Amino acid sequence: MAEPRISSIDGKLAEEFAVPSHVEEVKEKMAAFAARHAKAGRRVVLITSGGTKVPLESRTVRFLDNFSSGRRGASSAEYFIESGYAVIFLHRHRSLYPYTRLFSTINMLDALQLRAGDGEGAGEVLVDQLVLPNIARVLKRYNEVKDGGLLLPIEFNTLSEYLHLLKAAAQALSSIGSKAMFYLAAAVSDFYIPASEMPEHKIQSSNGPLQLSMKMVPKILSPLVKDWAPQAFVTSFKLETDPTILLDRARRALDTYRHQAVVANVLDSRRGYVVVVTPESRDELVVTEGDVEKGVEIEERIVSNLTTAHNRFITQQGAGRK
Ligand code: PAZ
Repeated sequence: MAEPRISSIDGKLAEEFAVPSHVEEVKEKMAAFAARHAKAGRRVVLITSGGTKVPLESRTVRFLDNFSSGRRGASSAEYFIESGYAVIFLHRHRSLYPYTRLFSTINMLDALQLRAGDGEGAGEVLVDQLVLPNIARVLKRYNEVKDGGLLLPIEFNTLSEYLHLLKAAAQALSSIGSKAMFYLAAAVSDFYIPASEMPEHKIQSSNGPLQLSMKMVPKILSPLVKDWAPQAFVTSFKLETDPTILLDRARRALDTYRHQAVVANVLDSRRGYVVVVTPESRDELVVTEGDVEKGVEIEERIVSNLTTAHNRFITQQGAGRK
């Protein structure tokens, strides 16, 4: 049997990014999840969501963060489930989470009322439906999804955890081939300090102004597409603050990594406008203020666009094998 290819990125990952102790256990869980759902005729999407954290000290007091609330990933997870997918949700600890995200701006204690009990008891707690509108509907759907085992949440905090867990996910999903989709919405740092160059203790301000030298994070999309999950449908995201360079960067990413789609967005307009770029097409997706008032979210349109493209991809892969 041919030996699996070891890319230079594999070597770098092992040497310079601390391997999380639970990575093998998580990989087995993801592989079992994917196999179970594929057997039941379901597709599986791996969503990454939230920003990575890059420590500046090994006993970390300070770190470099990437901006992302996790809303895109969390809401997309719900729409993928409604489209018949099972979801592995690789997300930053405490970033927005499917279903609970709908109540993230509410103070839980303001939503509860205490009905005094008799005697010593603490009494009964009631939910104020005016403060938590739709809670019964959302809770019902959340429980159905949980009981159906349709959502597998996996957490990361640091860039190292993210990279190793994403690699494990890609390898775990490779067994279901083109039924797997990657939806890489997390905001991932481009820079890091290798473990060997990181100070152990808190950097002291008494040593004067801080000068940092950071290395470039290896481009993990390359081995993911080529080596780890070569048959999967892969969507990356491109975030810019300058709209004039957005499409060029998105096309460049497609040319470089040869994956299936890039969702391009600008920081300030990301809730109302994105462009889905593929080698053959360019779809502008828009959500107007009127749509928002009706409760329409742009993630519903992104997911609809990509699930249609995934259908086509699976059909083409099947035809290619005949
Ligand atoms: O998480 P969020 O809803 O606040 O933002 C989503 C996003 C802008 C992080 C995502 O759409 C995205 O573009 N992710 C890739 C970021 C990047 O290019 O690094």
